[in-house]
Amino acid sequence: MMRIRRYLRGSGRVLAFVFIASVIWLLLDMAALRMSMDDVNSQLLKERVIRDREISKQQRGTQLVKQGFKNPVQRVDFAVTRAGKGPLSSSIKLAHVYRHGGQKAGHQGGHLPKADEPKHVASEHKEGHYNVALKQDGPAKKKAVDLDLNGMKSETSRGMDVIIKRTLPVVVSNTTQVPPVVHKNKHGKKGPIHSEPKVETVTEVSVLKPVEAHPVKTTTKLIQKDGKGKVVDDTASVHKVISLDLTNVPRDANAMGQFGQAALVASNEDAEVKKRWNEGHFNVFLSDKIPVDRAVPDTRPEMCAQHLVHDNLPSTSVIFCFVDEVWSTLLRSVHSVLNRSPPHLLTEIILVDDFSTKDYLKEQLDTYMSQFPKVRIIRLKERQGLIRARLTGAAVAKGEVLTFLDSHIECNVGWLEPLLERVYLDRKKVPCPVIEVISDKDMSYLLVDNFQRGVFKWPLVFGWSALPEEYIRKNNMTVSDPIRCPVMAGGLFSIDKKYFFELGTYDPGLDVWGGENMEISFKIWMCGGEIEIIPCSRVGHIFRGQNPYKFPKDRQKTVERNLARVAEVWLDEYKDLFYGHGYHHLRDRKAINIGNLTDQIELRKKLKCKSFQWYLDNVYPDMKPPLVQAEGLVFNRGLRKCLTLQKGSLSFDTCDLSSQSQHFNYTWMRHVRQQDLCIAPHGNGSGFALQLCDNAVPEHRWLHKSSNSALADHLIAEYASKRMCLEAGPKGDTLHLNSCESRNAFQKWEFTKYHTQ
Ligand code: UD2
Ligand code: MN
Repeated sequence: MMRIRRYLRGSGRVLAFVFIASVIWLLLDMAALRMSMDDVNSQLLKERVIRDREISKQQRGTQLVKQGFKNPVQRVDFAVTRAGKGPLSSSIKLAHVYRHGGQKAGHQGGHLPKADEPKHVASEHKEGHYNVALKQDGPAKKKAVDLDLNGMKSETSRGMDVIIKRTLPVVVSNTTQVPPVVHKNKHGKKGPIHSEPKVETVTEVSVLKPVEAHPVKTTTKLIQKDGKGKVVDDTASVHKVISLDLTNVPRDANAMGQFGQAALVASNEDAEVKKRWNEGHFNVFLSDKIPVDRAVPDTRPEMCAQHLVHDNLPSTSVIFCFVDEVWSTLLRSVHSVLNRSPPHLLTEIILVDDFSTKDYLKEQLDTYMSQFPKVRIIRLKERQGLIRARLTGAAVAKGEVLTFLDSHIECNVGWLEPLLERVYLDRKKVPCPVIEVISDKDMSYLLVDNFQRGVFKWPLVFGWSALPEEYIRKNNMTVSDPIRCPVMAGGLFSIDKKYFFELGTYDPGLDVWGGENMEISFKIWMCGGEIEIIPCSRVGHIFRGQNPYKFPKDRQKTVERNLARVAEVWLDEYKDLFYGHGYHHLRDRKAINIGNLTDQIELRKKLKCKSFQWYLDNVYPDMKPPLVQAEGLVFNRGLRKCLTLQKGSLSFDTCDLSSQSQHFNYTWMRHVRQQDLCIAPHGNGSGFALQLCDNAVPEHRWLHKSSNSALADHLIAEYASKRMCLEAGPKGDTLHLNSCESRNAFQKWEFTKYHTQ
C-alpha cells in the first residue's frame, strides 16, 4: 500500500511536472503564435499598402490621361512666378489624386482639411481587410516578402557588420511612440545608451576645408553606361543591393501612419491640427502621433532589389541642417537613415542646428541623440541659413562622401547604396534620390512618377519635367536607369567630399535659402561633373506650402539676390533672360547690393568651366531659349513702312527683308537695338537718339507686347512718368514721343518674328 502510495506520490510529482511543463509550453506557444500573428499582420498590412498603391497608381494614371495632364506628377507648377520654388502645395493634389483615383480635388490649394472632407478612418486597418488583401493579391505578397528576406539574407551571408539588435525601450520624449533602435558599432559593441551628448559649437563658418584626408579615388574606375544598369567590372566584387530595413516588422502594425499609410484625425481634433499647423506648415499634430521609425512602402522599381553594387563603396557623412524643425519629423528623418542604411557605409550623421529658437531642439535633442554614437550635433552661434549651415557640416564631415538631406524626410529601403555606387563609379557624378512626397496633410508616403528630372524655367524657377518619350525610346531606358538631371531640386544629394571642395562648394555669398540648387547644378555640369536622379534610391520629403521659419531679411529679396548672383556668375549672355522675366529691377545695383562676385568669377575661370551655351546645348537641349524677344523688320502700321538705320540716323523706308539696315532686335532688356546701338527718346521727347546700349539707362528701355493689351503693339517709354509712346510722323519724316493712344496706328509697331507670346 505504502509502495503504491509512494508510487502514486512519485508519479504525482511526474504528473505535476508534466502539467506544469505543458502549461509553460502552452504559454510559450501562445506567445510565439502571438508574435507570428503580429508578423503576419505586419506583413499583410504592408502587402495591402503596396497593392493599394499599385491600384491607385494605375487608376491615377488613366484618370490623369483622361484629364489631359502631360505629367502626372505635377509637383511644381511653372505658372508660378514668385521667387524661389514653385507651389509646393501640389503634394496635396497628388495625395488627393492617389486616394480618389484622379477625380478632381475639392480642396486644391488649401492646406488644412475641411470639416466635410472624407477622413481616413482607422477601421481601414482592421484585420478583415488584410485577409482579403492576402487572398486577392498573391504577387504583391511575394514581392514584399522577397525583398525583405533578400535584404537580410544578403547581409548575413556576407558577414557584414549590420544592425541586429533592438534594445528595450529608451524613454525619449512624449512625442514618440516607438522605442528607438541601437546599432552595433564597427567593433560589434553596442553604443552607450546615455553617453555624453556630442555637441559641437561653431561660431564662424570660415573654415571650409575638408577635415579629413580620406583616400579619394582619383581615377574613374568604371563607367557605368546610363540606361544599362549593369556593372561591367570583372575584378571588383559586387553584391546585391542591401535592402536593409529595420522597420520591416514594426512593433505596432496598427500604429498611425504605419507603412506610410494616410493617418487620420478625428473631427474633434481639427482645431488642434489647425493650431499646430504653423509650427511646421504641415500636419504637425498628426506627425507627432506617428511612430518616429514607421515603415514606408518599398516604392523602388522591382528590378532595383536585384541590382549589383560594389563591395567597397565609399562611406558617407549624412548632413541634416535644420532650423526650428518639428521634433517628430527631425527624429523620423534621423531614424530613417539609421534604420535603412548599411552601417558600414554610414560614417556619421551630422545635425547642424542653424541657431534654432525652440527649446526642445537643445538639451532634449542632445539627450535623445546621445543614444546613437554616429550622430553628431553642431550648433551654429548665429543664423547662417541653409547654405552656410551645409558648408559647416561639410567642413567637419569625416566621410568620403557627403550626403545632404532636408530635416523632414524619410529614406526608403535601399536608398543609400545606389547613390554611393554612382560616386564610386565616377567621383564627378552627383547622384540624387527620387524625391517622393510625404503628404503635408495626412503624412502618407506617396510615390511619384517615373522618368522625372529637375529642370528650370525663366527666371530660374525650379520644376520637374518628364523625359521626352523619344529620348527614353532612343536610349532604351528602363525605369531603374539613372536619369541625367539638368538641375537638382537642392535638398537631397550625395557628392564626393573632395570633389565638392574642388568645385569650391556653394557660393558662400548666397544667403539663407534659395537659388543654391541652381548654382551648384550649373557649376557641376559646366565644370565637368554630372547630376543624376537614381530611381533605385528613393526618399520621401514633406513639401510645405511655406517656409515655417523666419527669414532674417525679406524672403523675396533674399531669393532674388541669390538668383542674381547665380545669373551674373553662370549665365553669360543668357543672364538677360533672367532679368527679362520680371527681374528688371535687380539690374539697378543702387537699389540692390548683390555682393562681391570676384571670387566666384575667378573660380569659374580656374576650373575652366564651359559656357552656359554649352550647358544648354548638351545638358538641357530641349530648352532652346531665345536670346531676344523679337527680331526682324520693325513695321509701322500707320505708315506701312519699316524703320531703317542709315548712316547713324533713323528714318522709314519700304520694307525689305534683305536689307540689314532694317533689322532690329527687341531684347530681354527691352532694348530696340541694331548691334550695340539703342533707340532712345531725346530731350523732352520731341526727337530721338541712337545711343550705345546700356542696361542701366532707363531711357533705353521700351515696353512692347506687355500685359497691357490695349497698348500691346506700342513701344512705351519706360523712363517716362506719364505713358509716352514712340510715334511715327504721318509723313514718315519724324519719330517722336507722344501720349499713348490705343487706337493710333502710327504708334503701332510690329517685328517680323516674335519668340515669346
Ligand atoms: C528646396 C530644397 C532645399 C533647398 C531649398 C532652397 C528639396 C527637397 N528641398 O526647398 O533643400 O535646396 O529648396 O533652394 O529639394 N534650413 C536651415 N536654415 C535656414 C533655412 C532652412 O538650416 O535658414 C534647413 C531647413 O530646416 C531644411 C533645409 O534647410 O531642413 C531645407 O529647407 P526647406 O525644407 O525649407 O527647403 P524646401 O524643401 O522648401
Ligand atoms: Mn524641405
